[in-house]
Amino acid sequence: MATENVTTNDRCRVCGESALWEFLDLGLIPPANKFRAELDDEADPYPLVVVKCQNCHHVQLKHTVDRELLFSKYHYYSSNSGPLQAHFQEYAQELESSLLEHDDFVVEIGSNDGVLLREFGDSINVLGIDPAENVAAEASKYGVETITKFFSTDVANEVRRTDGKADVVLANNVVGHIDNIDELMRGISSLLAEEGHFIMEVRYLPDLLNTGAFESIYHEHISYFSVHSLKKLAEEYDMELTAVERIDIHGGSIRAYIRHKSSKNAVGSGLEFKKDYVADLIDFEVGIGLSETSPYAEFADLTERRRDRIQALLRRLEKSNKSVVGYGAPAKGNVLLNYCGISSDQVQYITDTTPMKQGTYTPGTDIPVCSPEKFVNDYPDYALLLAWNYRQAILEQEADYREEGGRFIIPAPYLDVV
Ligand code: JHZ
Ligand code: ZN
Repeated sequence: MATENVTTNDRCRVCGESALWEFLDLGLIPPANKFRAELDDEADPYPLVVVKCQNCHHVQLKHTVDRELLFSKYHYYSSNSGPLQAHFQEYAQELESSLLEHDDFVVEIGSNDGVLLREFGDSINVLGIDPAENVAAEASKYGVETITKFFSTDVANEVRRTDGKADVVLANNVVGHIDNIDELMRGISSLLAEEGHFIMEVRYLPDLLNTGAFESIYHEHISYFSVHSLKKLAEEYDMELTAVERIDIHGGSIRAYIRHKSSKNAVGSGLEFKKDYVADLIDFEVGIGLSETSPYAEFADLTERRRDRIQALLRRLEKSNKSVVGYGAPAKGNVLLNYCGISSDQVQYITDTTPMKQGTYTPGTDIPVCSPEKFVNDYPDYALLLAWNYRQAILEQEADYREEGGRFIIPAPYLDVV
């Protein structure tokens, strides 16, 4: 293990408690988005251990890998997944019809290739913030101005000075990526207008636990949120979690609406009906014992069972000389491949729609990533659906493959062959 790019966290990132319960150790795994141009490029592994704070119950990684190493050159472009792009198109329309007003200023933290901001009409002023220059360059092609820095209180103050306070601050699949939660929340609090909304999407901890989706755990994902933990976090910064809704994206997420406590209309017009979900989901979380130990112990068991089943199936197919390729090369796919110890003898190549991933090798498992044409030109016996969160769309898109006898191995939430 390389030691220079990783630190061990002895205290909870939210409350500072030192009693942290380790409930899952996935071993040494390379950063999940570090696809390599050459096989002999380095893919140093780092520990992947998940802990729960015994005081505030916040679930988080024990270690922090240097953020420059993880995000400066980033292989993930949100727009390369059709269903995700559709999700953000719908989201932009929903925001325009429910909350946004003419001339509003919207800032997105972790704006990636502008997948969401590019969807807003001309009457909305948008600004992205994202540290990955290669990805932000793509956003600018769509006219989405992007500050290529990690979000911080300094960046928040710089934006406020130049463009004023934001009516809406958005953060999708990024709050869990940030080690210094205090810096993030202070920055948002100073950037957000008095009557503004901070709206975030994040993977929902109970969905992750219930499905045994261990592959969603990787070095980029430092924190794993519940409604309970988001509510507490908001309160610490004089803000309030006013509404929340469960959404299907990424295998089960939530969209959470947060405002300054001092806002005149606490919830915000158009959101009243979602406000009850905060109380309902907190009850649900109490019901499944989220602040106790059993859901985490069960998750650790389920993780091992899923690994054993996936390994057994792939070994069987290898013995019977079946061709197996990976479909989609998501970050979570690399955790699955590494943790299950899958080699290129078992999965010959992986197809992915992202040009930057094509022609590279997967970190830790050395499997070549190819363009989808290779798949279409020579159908394999089996396709391991690593991008299982888009199951429905991909099965529809690959109807011909299935009609010709090709089968998909769906590794999650339950191992299935269709
Ligand atoms: P996808 C990313 O995780 C990274 P990943 C990040 N850290 C995060 O937090 C989560 O999202 C939420 C390809 N594909 O979206 C495109 C096909 O090849 O599941 C992508 O490379 N064919 C920000 O990486 C990958 O699969 C297809 O038909 O786990 C999907 O990656 C489709 C639909 C996708 O996220
Ligand atoms: Zn804590």
